[in-house]
Amino acid sequence: MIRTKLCEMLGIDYPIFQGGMAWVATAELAVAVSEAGGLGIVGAGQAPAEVVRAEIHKVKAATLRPFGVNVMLRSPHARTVMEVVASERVPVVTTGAGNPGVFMPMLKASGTKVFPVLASVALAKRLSRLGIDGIVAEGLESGGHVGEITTMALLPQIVDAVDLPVIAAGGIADGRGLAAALALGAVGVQIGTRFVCASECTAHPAYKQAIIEARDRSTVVTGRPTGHPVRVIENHLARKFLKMEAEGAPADEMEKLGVGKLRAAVVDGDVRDGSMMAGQVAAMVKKVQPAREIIREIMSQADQTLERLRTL
Ligand code: TUI
Repeated sequence: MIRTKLCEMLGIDYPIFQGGMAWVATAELAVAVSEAGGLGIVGAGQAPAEVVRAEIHKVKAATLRPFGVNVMLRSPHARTVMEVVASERVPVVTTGAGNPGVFMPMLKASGTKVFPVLASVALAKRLSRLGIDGIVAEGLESGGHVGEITTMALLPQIVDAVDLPVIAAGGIADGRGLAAALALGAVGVQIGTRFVCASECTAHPAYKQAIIEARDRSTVVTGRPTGHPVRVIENHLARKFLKMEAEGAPADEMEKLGVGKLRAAVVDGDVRDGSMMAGQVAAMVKKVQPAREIIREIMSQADQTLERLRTL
């Protein structure tokens, strides 16, 4: 089985991070992934600090394995969530949608390893000087808030720009994707969409079913004009956003329309008017299955892929 220096660095068996998806990545999913030998990550999203603390306690009660918390930096609770993460001595933090620089001293002091999720080389270079432990390079194939560069193009550029372990995210759902990421210089991958369809994931069954039914062109990016591009499975809400954008609707009106819509999709299963965040690989997700099985399939397919490459 493939092992990389990421495994030694974090004490995990397989070089797989589970994406820290808001509402989706609860303690249940994180525990299942960590117990299966990957790195389970609780997605703090916009949750208040005490809610995140309760999730961390649930994880600690269920597994002794390493785990992480993703802090969404655009959350109004980002600072207090970081304080909780530091005081709980969470082993790994990933960050999204912003620059985690101001939190570095606090996280270093608590011994937390920090892996910012980034979509550009410039920020990777800047943060590499602040003591981060690695970078998750996220291409525009991913679900949710996205950058402008594909994983294929971004990953080797970040690998070349920094002297840090780089983890690939966006567009990876199976062992071929893991092998490709390793070929481009990554030491591991972060996978989101496929783990939405883990049996242990508490997301609504209708949300999982929409991912399973997705095809190659089922996702679209809304919010580009407002500066907050988000990849979702196209539905009634997404079409409404795209129409408003085309008509030049004011940004604040569209921001208002988005409030609560991710929860509606993930928790209530509102596949029509909810924000169905998912990556372009949704079409590659075929069924709901246990996290352990997902990881086993990915690892064995990555091994087979590397073997095949030697005999081309
Ligand atoms: O953060 C993500 N993906 C997300 S966050 C999210 S929650 C949300 N909910 C509703 C609307 C909008 C978001 C859903 N999906 N991925 C990591 C990521 N971070 N991708 C790109 C970035 C990023 C963007 C700008 C990182 C840094 C950055 O820097 C800005 C700066 O300060 O220079």
